[in-house]
Amino acid sequence: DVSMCNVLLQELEKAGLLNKTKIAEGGRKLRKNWSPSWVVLVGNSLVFFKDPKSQTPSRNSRPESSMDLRGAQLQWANDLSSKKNVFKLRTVTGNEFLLQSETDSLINEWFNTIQNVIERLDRE
Ligand code: I3S
Repeated sequence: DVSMCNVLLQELEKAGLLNKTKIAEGGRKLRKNWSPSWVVLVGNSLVFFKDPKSQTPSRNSRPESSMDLRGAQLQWANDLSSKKNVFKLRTVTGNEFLLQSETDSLINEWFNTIQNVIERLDRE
């Protein structure tokens, strides 16, 4: 529907492919499982989709998961992985994700954009 599309277009801040692994759920540590994820920053949330390349073409494009950025903590976390360019996001509910890209400029853009959203939400 057109109005929903307009809302999404207005609030869509960024989208792209990053490597992702969840490392904690509600404060409980999880085993790493890196995989490419299509990451969309819309409104106050990061929404994760399966890598479109690893999927059979389908009109069903429900997100795999999402996280609310309100109150979230963002920090570089190169100590948590042998990969380069890794940052960690922690939600208020204790879910933790690592996001990574081989491309320095790309990961820096994501870090700065997410940080701006978190700071904006902190001021509200
Ligand atoms: O922090 P870890 O345990 O060294 O993370 C590595 C493991 O998750 C590994 O899988 P196994 O649990 O099957 O060994 C992954 O393949 C690696 O990618 C993880 O380390 P990096 O350094 O890539 O985040």
